[in-house]
Amino acid sequence: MKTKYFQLIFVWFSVTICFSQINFDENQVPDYILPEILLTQNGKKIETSSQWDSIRRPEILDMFKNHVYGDVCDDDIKIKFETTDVDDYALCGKAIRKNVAIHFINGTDTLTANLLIYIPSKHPDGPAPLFLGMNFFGNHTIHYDLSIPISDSYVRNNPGFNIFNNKGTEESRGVRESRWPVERIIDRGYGIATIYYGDIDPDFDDGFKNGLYKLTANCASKNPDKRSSISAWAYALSRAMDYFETDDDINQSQIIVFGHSRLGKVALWAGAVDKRFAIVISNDSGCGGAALSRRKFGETVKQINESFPHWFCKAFKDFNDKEDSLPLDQHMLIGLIAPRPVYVASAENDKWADPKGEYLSLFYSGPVYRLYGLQTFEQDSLPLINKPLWIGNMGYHIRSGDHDITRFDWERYLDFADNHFNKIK
Ligand code: GTR
Repeated sequence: MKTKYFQLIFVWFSVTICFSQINFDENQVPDYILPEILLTQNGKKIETSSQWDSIRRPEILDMFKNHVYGDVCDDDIKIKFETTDVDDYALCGKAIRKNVAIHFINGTDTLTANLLIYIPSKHPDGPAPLFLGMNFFGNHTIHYDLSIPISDSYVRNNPGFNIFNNKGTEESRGVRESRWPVERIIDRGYGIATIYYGDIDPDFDDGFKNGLYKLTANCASKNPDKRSSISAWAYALSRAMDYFETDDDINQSQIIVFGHSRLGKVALWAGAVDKRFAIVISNDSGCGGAALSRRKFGETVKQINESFPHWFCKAFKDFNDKEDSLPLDQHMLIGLIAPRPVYVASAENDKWADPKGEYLSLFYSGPVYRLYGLQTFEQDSLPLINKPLWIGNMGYHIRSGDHDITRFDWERYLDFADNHFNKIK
C-alpha cells in the first residue's frame, strides 16, 4: 500500500514538473526568426513558381526527410490490392462499401492493411471526391456497421472504448463514430476512406521491429536512422492513393487527405510528399504538425521526442531544446503543399497544440502561395473563435472546445472542399 502511495506521488510529481516546464503564456514566447522560406541554401532568392518547384521545394522536402520525418526505403516491397468485400447497399442503400486489403509484400513476408471505403451510391457528377484519413483504434471503431472487419493488429488499450489486452473487440465497434460522420459526408456527395494506423506500424517504441519496417529492414539497414512511424503512416496513405487511381467510382483528382492530432501530422506530411492529394486538412495537429516549433508554446520538440521517440526520425532529437538551430520550421511544411488548398483547424482549449502557432504556419507559408498568384492571410493575429477564415487556397478556424474533431470541423471541411471542387451550385 505504502509503495503504491509513493508511486502515485512520484507520477504526480513528474507530471507537475513536466507541465511546469511547458509554456502556456503568450508573453513568454521567445523572439524567434524563422528560416526564409524563399531563400535557397546557396542564398538564391526564389522569384517564380517554377524556381520554387524545381529548386526550393525539393530542397525543403529533403530537409524534412533528413531532420524531421525520415523516409521509408521501399525498394524491397511490392504492393498488391485485393478487394475483399463490396456491398452496393451499405448504410441502408446510401453508400457502396468496399474493403480493400493492401498487401505489402517482401518475398514470403506480407503485411496487410485494410482500406475501408464508403462511396455515395449516387454520384451523378461522375466518380466521387473522397476524404482519406487514418483512424486510431481500428476501422470498426469509426461506425457501427456490422460488416466492417475487426482489426486484429495491435491496439492501444483504452478501457473507455472496451479495448483491453491490445486487441480490437466487437464491443469497441463504433466507439469513435462521433469523429466520423459517415452518413453526413455521403449526403454531401463525398466518399470517405480510412486505414487503421496500427495496421501499418504499431504506435509504440518497438525499435521498428514490427509493422512495415519489418519488411524494409534490409533496405533500411543502409540508413536505419531515417525510420519513423509518421513516415510509415504517410507512406500508407500514398498507397491508398495508388488504389484510388484504379477505382472508377472514385475521382482520383479530388482526394482530400485529412487527420486529427498525431494523424493530422501524418496528413500534412503525406500531403507534402505526395502532390496527388488535392486538398490537405490538419485538425489539431500541433507540435511536429502545423504548429511552429520555434514558438515553444505548448508541446515542444523535446517533449514530443521524449514521449514518442518513434514518431520522428532520429535526427529530430538533435533539436530538443534547440529549435532555433532547425534549418526549417513548420511554415515550410505548409509551403510544400502549395499551391494546393490547405486547411488548418485548432481548438480554443487545445493549448498543448498551440493554436496560434498552427495559424502562423499558414500565415508564414504565404510567400509560396503568392508565387502562384494566390491571395493569402493578411493578419498575423488569430481569427475570432468559431469564425472560419478562407482566402485563396488557405482555410483556418479556431473552434471553441477541446482537442477533438467535431461536426463543426467537418462542416467547414466539406464547405471548403465544395468551394474548391466547384460544387457550390
Ligand atoms: C499527444 C501528443 C500530441 C498529439 C496527441 C494525439 O499526447 O503530445 O502531439 O499528437 O497526442 O495524437 O492525440
